[in-house]
Amino acid sequence: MMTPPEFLPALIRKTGNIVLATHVSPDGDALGSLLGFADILESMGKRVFRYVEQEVTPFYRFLPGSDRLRTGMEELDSFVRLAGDDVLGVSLDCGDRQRLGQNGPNLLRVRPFVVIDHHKGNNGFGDFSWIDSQRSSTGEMIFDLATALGQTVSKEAAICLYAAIVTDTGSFKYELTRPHTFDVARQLVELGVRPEFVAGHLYDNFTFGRLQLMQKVLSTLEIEDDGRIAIIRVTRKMLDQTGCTLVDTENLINLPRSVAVVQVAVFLKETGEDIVSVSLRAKDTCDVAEVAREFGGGGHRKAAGFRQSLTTMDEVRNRLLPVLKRKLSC
Ligand SMILES: [Mn+2]
Repeated sequence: MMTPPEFLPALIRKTGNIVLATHVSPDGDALGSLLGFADILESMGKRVFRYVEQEVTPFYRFLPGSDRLRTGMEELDSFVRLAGDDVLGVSLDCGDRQRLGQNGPNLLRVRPFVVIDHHKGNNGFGDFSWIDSQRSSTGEMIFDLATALGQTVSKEAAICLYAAIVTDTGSFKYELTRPHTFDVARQLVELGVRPEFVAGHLYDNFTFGRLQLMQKVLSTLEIEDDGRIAIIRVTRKMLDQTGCTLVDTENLINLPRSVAVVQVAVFLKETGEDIVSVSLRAKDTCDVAEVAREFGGGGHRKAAGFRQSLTTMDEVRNRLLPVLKRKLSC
């Protein structure tokens, strides 16, 4: 379905104040869809609160409107208070309520609350949802929502939505890159987006620190199961030594995944004291969302993840490896 469910444009049209939120550690699709949608809503005369849990990294500041993202719960509370009954909460690109972060419960108090997302396995939280796991990105869905609302997308919003689509399709390479995805991208380019501007910011934007981090991460490479599984790691020490943050590790998992024989790439990340986050990327032979679910996580068939507390990277690796081997052997 390329058009949003009927309730959604109707609900948006009649609401004056809208709170937008997305998942923690927001990526290009999360921020791009949020900021693009905010611009579209404001052009309809709505008041919009752009909520993110943490200050956005410099990496995404090229997205128009990123300077208007807000992290303060108090500010949100007063926005909601002023709005009275004329308010709507919307979560974008967020696969489950936990991923809304520590302020999720407060956000979900904004009622009605709508979920717009493309993650497989999203059961829909809040009051209403538009979830389509056949979509490349939430950004693509927001463009269709703008069309359903009869709104012209500004150049600023177009840049945000284009960045969202480019991020989640891996630059138009992944499975869900459909004719419709290109059609939306074409319209965004016609609205004034310069693809080389967006790609330049998303991809040719390294620091030496990031390159050094890459060097350290790649030196941890482990090859298992005759090369079908490749594992890399990042420690907090590596981040400290290179002046990087976890955001700088985004996409590094694609390096082991790009090896021809590799079927599953694993990225172990020390994300906190005794906390290990794991990203999984697969090719055709393995559904890593299933694997992630066994460890309390989730995601898509080819891209999933989970998080474990009170553990070490070695422990997680040793529990995960047999599960992956079993999956690959059947
Ligand atoms: Mn997404």
